Amino acid sequence: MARKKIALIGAGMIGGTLAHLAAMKELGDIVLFDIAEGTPQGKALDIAQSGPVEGFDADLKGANSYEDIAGADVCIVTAGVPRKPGMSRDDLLGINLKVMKAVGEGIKAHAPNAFVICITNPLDAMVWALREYSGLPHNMVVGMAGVLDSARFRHFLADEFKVSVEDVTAFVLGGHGDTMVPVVEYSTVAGIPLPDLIKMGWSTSERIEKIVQRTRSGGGEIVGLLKTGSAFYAPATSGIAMAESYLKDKKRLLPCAAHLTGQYGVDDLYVGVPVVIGAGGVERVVEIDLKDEAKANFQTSVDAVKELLVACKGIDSSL
Ligand code: TXD
Repeated sequence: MARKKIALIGAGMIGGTLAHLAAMKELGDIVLFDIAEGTPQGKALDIAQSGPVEGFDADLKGANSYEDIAGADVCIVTAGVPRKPGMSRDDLLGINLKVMKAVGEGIKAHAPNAFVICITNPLDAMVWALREYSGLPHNMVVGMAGVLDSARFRHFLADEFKVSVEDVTAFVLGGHGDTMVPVVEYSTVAGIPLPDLIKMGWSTSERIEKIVQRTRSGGGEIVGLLKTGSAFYAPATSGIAMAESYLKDKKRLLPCAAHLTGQYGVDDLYVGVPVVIGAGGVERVVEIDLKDEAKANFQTSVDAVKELLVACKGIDSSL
């Protein structure tokens, strides 16, 4: 059986890490696409040269033309510009909407059957715009944010409880940003819900609330430390987990920005919810019973995403 083909659209910090992870896991042949000339070609060649040492077989190619993504099974989109100091939200929206339009048209023309994972920020708006511009089925376009936010929450919880990260599960729903919703009742250590662990004296509500807040500002904490750029190892690892679930039909239940058609009382919007990802793309949207505070926070998230989309439609009336 021929190898799968993975197109990475954006060969920056996350794109390069995506390529390295996909090659190490032998998920398929890889095309690194970017408008910057040289960067995709240089990173592809460098990762290819690590193959003999690591022992992975994967063809890696750098590209500046959308023809080279032809027939991709998966496209992971990180193309765009990160928000710079002094740049307004609408400035960022304006620039990255234009990028999503070019990327969407490129995918529509050359990889219309791909499963598309959007990572570009502001994520909840960019994944919706990318779907609109590409015209792909809604279940084949999804946004990566919840897997990263949940991973941050899980890391802090494992550290708090001094247990293996393998046994910590967590749900972070809603938008990618201050309005994200870590769902404490559905987060567990080996199936023991957090509220029970607090009763068992493993931690306190105050300490868990501090971890929730640190998760919410997880991206900003790393930006503050790095000074230039934003997180890229955990975002890339999260995107690869979603791609792997599609490519191997693993049917993982993951928190992703998915298109809702009435679930959670939301229609025609992309929001972070639990979904099952398999060979059919987003195969199921899972509706969990949100308790009062989580329900209110989720609605705040939905309202924030709606406001972003109004701004997008104001910038590009074709949306
Ligand atoms: O959880 C999440 N979704 C977030 C997403 C987590 C971390 C980072 N988040 C966002 O991902 C970040 O704010 C950016 O919007 C993207 C990519 O982050 P990265 O750190 O990889 O940004 P880089 O290193 O600036 O890479 C962006 C690349 C760069 O090489 C540009 O030349 C390229 O995008 N670029 C384009 N490629 C193709 N087509 C167009 N038009 C284009 N414009 C820029």
